[in-house]
Amino acid sequence: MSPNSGRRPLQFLGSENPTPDPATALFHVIPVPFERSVSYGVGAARGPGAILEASEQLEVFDGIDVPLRHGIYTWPAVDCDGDTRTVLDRVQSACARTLAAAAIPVVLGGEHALTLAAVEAAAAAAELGVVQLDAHGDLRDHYHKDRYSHASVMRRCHELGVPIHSLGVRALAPDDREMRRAHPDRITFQDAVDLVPSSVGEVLLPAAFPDRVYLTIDLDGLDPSLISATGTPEPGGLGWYQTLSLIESLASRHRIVAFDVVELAPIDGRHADDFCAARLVYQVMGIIARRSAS
Ligand SMILES: [Mn+2]
Repeated sequence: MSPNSGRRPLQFLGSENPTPDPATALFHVIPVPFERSVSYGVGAARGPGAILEASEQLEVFDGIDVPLRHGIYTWPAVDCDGDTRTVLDRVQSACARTLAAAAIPVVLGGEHALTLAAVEAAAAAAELGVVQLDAHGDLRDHYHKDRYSHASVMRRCHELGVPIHSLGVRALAPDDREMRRAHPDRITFQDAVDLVPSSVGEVLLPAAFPDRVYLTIDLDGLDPSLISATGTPEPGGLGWYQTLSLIESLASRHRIVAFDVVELAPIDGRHADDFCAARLVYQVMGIIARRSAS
């Protein structure tokens, strides 16, 4: 059930965007308050609502332009009742509908497991690569016997046949290391230790990496000084400007066809985290909108 059932669904930047038109909007926000397998902190089901509420406080000018003028439409939250695969199927059809309308799905989580469904939708249309910003590899075969766990989501994406490039990882399970060693062409990475101390802002993808990219942003990839309201915060993450530089660099050479921002588990009273997540969503929209216009 939607966190705001009974009321008009919240719109991203609704204060400035009272009557968005899904037919003309470049961005379709799809809230997915899904929480099933989170292992440590809880509350990811409240993430999408917190991001939408915080988005009311955004300035429409992102520093360069006004991404809002490309249109942002927010769908009612995906129903997250039922077993995991049922929920994933709903997410997949919501993303497929958006892609079929030549719009860009912006999926708000919720836990990272939902990314599989959005990647399935994006990979169905044409060749796709996944760029993952995350503290963790998420390459385990299963976690607590759950193959749809947030800790297995990149493994499931790999099994779809899409190459994965991860950014900012700094906590690896033995499964993660083994998968990297076994598939050096399909699972590439620039870990936090390679990026953060030397302030690298450039994404280095293999030459054969597909032009169409799905970008998944697990907020624990950012440093906890920016966002600590995640299930499993890890020290030593990406800074704000570095994160934006990396995404800018990615968008300069590849086409981001969809993205998600997942794993916000809001902490009452810590509105800075919610706002940071909303701001990141809007900045990524701006980066994509400038590229699609050029
Ligand atoms: Mn993750």
